Amino acid sequence: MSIRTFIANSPNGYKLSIYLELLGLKHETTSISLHDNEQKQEWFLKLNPNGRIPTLVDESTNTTISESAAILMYLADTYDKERKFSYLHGTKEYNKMLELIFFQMSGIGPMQGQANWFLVYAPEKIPYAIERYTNETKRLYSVLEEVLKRNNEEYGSDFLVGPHISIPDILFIGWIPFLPLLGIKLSAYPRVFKWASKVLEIPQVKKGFTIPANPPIWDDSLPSYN
Ligand SMILES: N[C@@H](CCC(=O)N[C@@H](CS)C(=O)NCC(=O)O)C(=O)O
Repeated sequence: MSIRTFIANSPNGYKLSIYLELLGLKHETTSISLHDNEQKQEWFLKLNPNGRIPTLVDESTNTTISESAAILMYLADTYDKERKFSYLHGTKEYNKMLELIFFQMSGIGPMQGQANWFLVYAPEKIPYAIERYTNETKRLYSVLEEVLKRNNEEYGSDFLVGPHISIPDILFIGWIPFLPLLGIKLSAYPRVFKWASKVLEIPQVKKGFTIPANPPIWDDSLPSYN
C-alpha cells in the first residue's frame, strides 16, 4: 500500500477519501482523534507542523503533503492524467477551478469552521461572533448559488466548474453534512441543494463519506444520503 491518509470524520478529512475513491486509488487511513488532540502529538507534527488533519503520505512518490486543496491538486497532477476529475493547466476551466479552490479554502472553509466553533464548541457563547460567522457562511452559500447558476448558463452543467465534476465539487461537498450544526437549511439555496443531491448520488462520494466513519450529523434538511 503506498497511499496513507491521516484524517478524521470531519469536513476536511472527507475531501481526501472522496477524491481518492473517485480516482480509484487504493488508500489506507489512520483515523486521528481530534477529541484527544492526537493531531498535536509529536509524531503527527513531524508529518504536518500545523498540527491539523488532513495529511497524505504517498510512498510511491516519496511525498508527504497537508492542506486539503493542495492534496487534491497533488493527486490530480499525479494520478488524473486524463483530467476526468480536474482540468488541464492553462485552460479556462483550470483557472475557474483555481478561483473556486481558493474561494473554498479562504471562504466557506474557515467561516463555516469558525461558526461551528463559536456556536457548538466554544466554552463561552459570544453572540456577536456566532452571528458574524453564521451570517458570513450564509452569504458565501448564496455566492455558491450564483457560481452554479453561471456555470449552468455557460456549460449546461450542474457542477461547479465546466462540464464535469472536479476538485472544487469535492472541497465544497465535504462541508455540506456539517451545515445542520448551524441550523442552516440547504433548501434556502435551491441550486446548491440540487448540486449536492447530484454529487451525493455518486457511489464513490457515498463511500468516501464512510472513511473513516460516517459524518456525525446528517439530518433530513440535507439531500438523502442512503
Ligand atoms: N486549511 C486546512 C484546515 C485543516 C483543519 O482545520 N482541520 C481540522 C479538522 S477538519 C483540524 O484538524 N482541527 C483540529 C485542530 O485545529 O487542532 C485544510 O483545508 O486542510
